[in-house]
Amino acid sequence: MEEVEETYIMIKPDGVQRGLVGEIISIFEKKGFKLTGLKLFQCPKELAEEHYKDLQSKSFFPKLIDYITSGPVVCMAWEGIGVVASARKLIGATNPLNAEPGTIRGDLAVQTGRNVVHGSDSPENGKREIDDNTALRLHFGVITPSVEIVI
Ligand code: FUP
Repeated sequence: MEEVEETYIMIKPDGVQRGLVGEIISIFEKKGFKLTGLKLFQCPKELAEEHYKDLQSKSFFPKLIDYITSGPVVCMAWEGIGVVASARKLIGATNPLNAEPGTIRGDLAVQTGRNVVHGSDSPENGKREIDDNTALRLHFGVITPSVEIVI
């Protein structure tokens, strides 16, 4: 049986610059997942390198880090049953030319190096990526409903 999980979704600088933030959030909301953390963030080089540490040895690594740090990203935590694999289906294949129509990358992107959005590839990495991103989740005080006069 599928379990309730959390995944880290990041709208990359091209997605933010192209004005796709609302559309991408809407896809996950309409699917039925729950947004549990959100921030607009300029990713420092060190955190980008940590986030993509599994790809450190790849020839495209320096360009990937330049891309991710080239402008603000939108960092999000999403919760739901089977959300990790489902989000990756909604996002589509890494190379947007191979991504199915109807997926985010399939509909909105052309190049692997500008593929608009990131989604964790496992529940473990989802947890790690959310935890690495300090203050992704803000802790609000409880707003009491209007059962008493507060002002
Ligand atoms: P994905 O999980 O679909 O984001 O894909 P990967 O973790 O394999 O790759 C992470 C990022 O590295 C991609 F989003 C873009 C970049 N990348 C390249 O630039 N070239 C490649 O050949 C593969 C990945």
